[in-house]
Amino acid sequence: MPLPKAELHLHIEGTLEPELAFELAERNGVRLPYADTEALRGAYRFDDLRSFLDLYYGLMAVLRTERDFEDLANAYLARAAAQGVRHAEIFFDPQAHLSRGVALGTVVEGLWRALERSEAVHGVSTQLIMCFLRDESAASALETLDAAKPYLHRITGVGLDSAEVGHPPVKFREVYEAAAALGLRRVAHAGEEGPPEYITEALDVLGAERIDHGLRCMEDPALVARLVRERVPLTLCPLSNVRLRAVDALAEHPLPAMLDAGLLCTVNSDDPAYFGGYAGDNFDAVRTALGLDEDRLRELARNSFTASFLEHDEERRAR
Ligand code: ES4
Ligand code: ZN
Repeated sequence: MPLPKAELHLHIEGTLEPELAFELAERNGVRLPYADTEALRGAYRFDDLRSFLDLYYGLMAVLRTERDFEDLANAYLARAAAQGVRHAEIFFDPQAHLSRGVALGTVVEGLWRALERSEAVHGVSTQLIMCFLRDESAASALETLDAAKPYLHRITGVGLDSAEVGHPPVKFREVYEAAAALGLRRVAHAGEEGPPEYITEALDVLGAERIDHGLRCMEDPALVARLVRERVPLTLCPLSNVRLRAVDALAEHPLPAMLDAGLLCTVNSDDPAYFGGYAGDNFDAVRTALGLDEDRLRELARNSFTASFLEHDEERRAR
């Protein structure tokens, strides 16, 4: 039996497996620039975040209807459940769909059709986190937040993703202030490719309650001390870090050093269809490559619930 765990860093668009991509392409009459699923998998050769994102946004062309988003989420939830995920806080990228003419309502209501039945069907509780694309303007993020107002009863929080370098958190100060005023929880990607200063800024300027990735905090001992002292959760994604070359090899991943430093680390899958595995696969990979013992793995699973946005009673039930 896989360890019960919560997944806190998962882009739903990053769960689009090649087989489903071709099925949806056919259903929607969308032509993909790949002969078949093998050719598509063969295109998954990334050097960095940018080269990955170009392919990732391109493949989203097949997602058009509520049913597409429902099927996408159901496929993810079934795989996650099989790997011990009991709770998932799911990112989605509204701007990546709005810019293609897919309405926010189509995305949210489509995902919701799967999410509202997830506890009964998959045994997985869920929350939705709407992410802003940091390489788009702050004005576009504000418009997106405005467009989300009819759907806020379905949305727990906001996040910040896409190409990090050159797009510091401070760019989104007003958007996060507005999100907080609406009662939304706040997270942000920081310190994946960007410098440790972006982590500090995400905390101080955006009020981020969790840092997605946060890997590069290890370059700044004072920042590590602060993250430990303030119990700021980090949602690490080891297989993603290898595929996007944030680390040279899994065996060199700083996760053990981060745990030793007392950081509240969690292990997550990021974009599992692209990076070689779901949450359980990431747990298995770090156990094998980094020699983590059972106590460490249990600590990581426990951390995932501690770092979640579940209320205490919900958390106890999910564990
Ligand atoms: C992402 Cl790995 C990663 N980093 C930043 N933004 C993203 N969106 C999807 N995957
Ligand atoms: Zn991510």
